[in-house]
Amino acid sequence: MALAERILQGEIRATAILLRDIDDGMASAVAELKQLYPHTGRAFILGITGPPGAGKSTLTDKVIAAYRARGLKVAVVAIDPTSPFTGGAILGDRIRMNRHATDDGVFIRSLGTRGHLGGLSRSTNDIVSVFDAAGWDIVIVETVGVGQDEVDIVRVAHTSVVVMVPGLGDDIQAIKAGILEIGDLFVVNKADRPDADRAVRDLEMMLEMNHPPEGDWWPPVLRCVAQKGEGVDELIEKIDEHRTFLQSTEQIERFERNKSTLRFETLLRDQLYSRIHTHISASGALADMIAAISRRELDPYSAVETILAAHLLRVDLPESD
Ligand SMILES: Nc1nc2c(ncn2[C@@H]2O[C@H](COP(=O)(O)OP(=O)(O)O)[C@@H](O)[C@H]2O)c(=O)[nH]1
Ligand SMILES: [Mg+2]
Repeated sequence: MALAERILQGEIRATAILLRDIDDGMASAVAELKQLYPHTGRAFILGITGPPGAGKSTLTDKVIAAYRARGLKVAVVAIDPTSPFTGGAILGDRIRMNRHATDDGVFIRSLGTRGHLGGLSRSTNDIVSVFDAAGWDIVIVETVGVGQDEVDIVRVAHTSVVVMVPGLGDDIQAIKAGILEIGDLFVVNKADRPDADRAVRDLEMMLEMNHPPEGDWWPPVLRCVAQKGEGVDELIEKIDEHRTFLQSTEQIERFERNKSTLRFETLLRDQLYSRIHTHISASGALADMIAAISRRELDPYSAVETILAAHLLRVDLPESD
């Protein structure tokens, strides 16, 4: 039986195999993903993002417990691009969520940035789709919100929680505006620290400037002490509220459209680039052109135009290979 069929029947081992194939960039994984796609769209996808050390994993652990208490199955994709080599932070993620390790209603998948063909956001999308099709009720994506790839990751979540900590002070200005825009909910974690009030005020002030249009969701700012589980019930309540808001038809349609656009365009860009790049590397055209550009015998604009003209024709005629 195909892997996809076994996954749809709820076989956890089949899911683990496909996730590994995705990691390894196996071509066969795409065939399975194609079969799974029609079965996606049922899971609720929750993004948890914020700077390293903010307490995302600690909070995720508590959120998992809250959903488990409701009888929901929870899958987690924990991404830490800040430590691609040591795996240190990933180990930390695992330790903080370790008490769920023996619960077969919880599946935790850690991802570094290494070896993710086609980019981290695409791997994440693929993994989330597998969990979704496999019938997991909630899929949590924990990620550090830094680069564009990271912001793209959170855009596929129905609800995005941005976790901050007190004491960022002026640094808060440095936090990418992109992060403020993607947050549906903001959490000032480590509210056991003395300057939590100020952090909440600063955040609210910055959000005021982002004034959402009439009828849109207004992102609330919550306080949590993740370590002690304080504020977690309120967080879950707000997540539910946002989910309900999103499900008011027009919002969910807009969300699905944006997400589909992002997925299609990311894939198109990746595939076009990688196919053309593979081809011109192998043929030697890439090296020749770079040499000519370096010698000023060729300009890079004309070089790209030539390559595109040649390859777009090939795309139009896929059988001519
Ligand atoms: N004081 C305090 N420390 C916390 C709280 N939540 C998490 N921490 C600690 O902050 C550190 C980083 O937590 P972690 O969940 O790994 O952060 P992540 O990098 O955002 O996933 C750990 O040592 C946690 O125990 C909190 O509410 N208060
Ligand atoms: Mg973490």
